[in-house]
Amino acid sequence: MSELKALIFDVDGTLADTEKDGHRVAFNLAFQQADLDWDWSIELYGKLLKVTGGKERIRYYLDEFNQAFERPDNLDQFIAKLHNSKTEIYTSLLAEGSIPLRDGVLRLIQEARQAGLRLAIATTTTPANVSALLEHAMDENAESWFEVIAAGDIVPAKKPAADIYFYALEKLALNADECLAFEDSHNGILASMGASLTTIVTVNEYTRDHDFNDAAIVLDHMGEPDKPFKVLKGPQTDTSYLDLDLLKQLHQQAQALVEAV
Ligand code: XBP
Ligand code: MG
Repeated sequence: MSELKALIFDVDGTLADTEKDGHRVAFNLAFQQADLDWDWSIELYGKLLKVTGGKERIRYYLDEFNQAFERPDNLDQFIAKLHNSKTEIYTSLLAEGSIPLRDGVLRLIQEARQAGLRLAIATTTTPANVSALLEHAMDENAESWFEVIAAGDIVPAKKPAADIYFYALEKLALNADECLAFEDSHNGILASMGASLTTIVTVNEYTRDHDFNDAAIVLDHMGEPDKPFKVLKGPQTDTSYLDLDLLKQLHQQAQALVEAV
């Protein structure tokens, strides 16, 4: 049986609830700055999240929800520029400290570091967004805690493709059965499971009803000693927050299942 050596975290929705009050707000401000009358409501944004990647999401919006928009000759360039200004706005929002980490995230990461587990990130979002979130919501030096930060356009195919996880595993020089992945969405778990990673899911408002059949466990959040998590699917446990003991247990259970097949 392989030993657990590394944890690989998704960012948006998993480390912090960034979509509704972060990315969505930044997209809308970027549209205003560009004199576009587009407005992504909370509800519409939920539909747009079907597509990962901000540039890809803008294109999807035009294709499916705003066909009347007269497209400029160079649509790729237009979208890239709009997305650049969205990234600037989003990273400024993070610098203001407006988005905190989700419950249990910092505690678990600190426990993992103390135990010598290696840490990595596998996300669709732009690298600058990851740096800003880690610095402003986690710790001034948090970027250095992660050995690999796999983000954005570093791979051509974004989640649900498994490419970003394959990339992170290659950089860590580890096999999938030596790691655990943390995700919050259906697209996310398709990507992590596509790379054969045992995956722990913490849902959020947008992803509560997603299909997480393949998850090792589905929780409402990672939990704190004084704020217990709810197990939404998977093994019931005596613990009320996600700690290293529970991670190791889930890791072993997943391997035992594979070996039994
Ligand atoms: C979430 C995404 C990203 C963000 C927006 O990624 O799909 O596109 O919504 O960020 P994950 P960008 O859950 O994998 O962290 O605009 O920089 O793409
Ligand atoms: Mg996510």
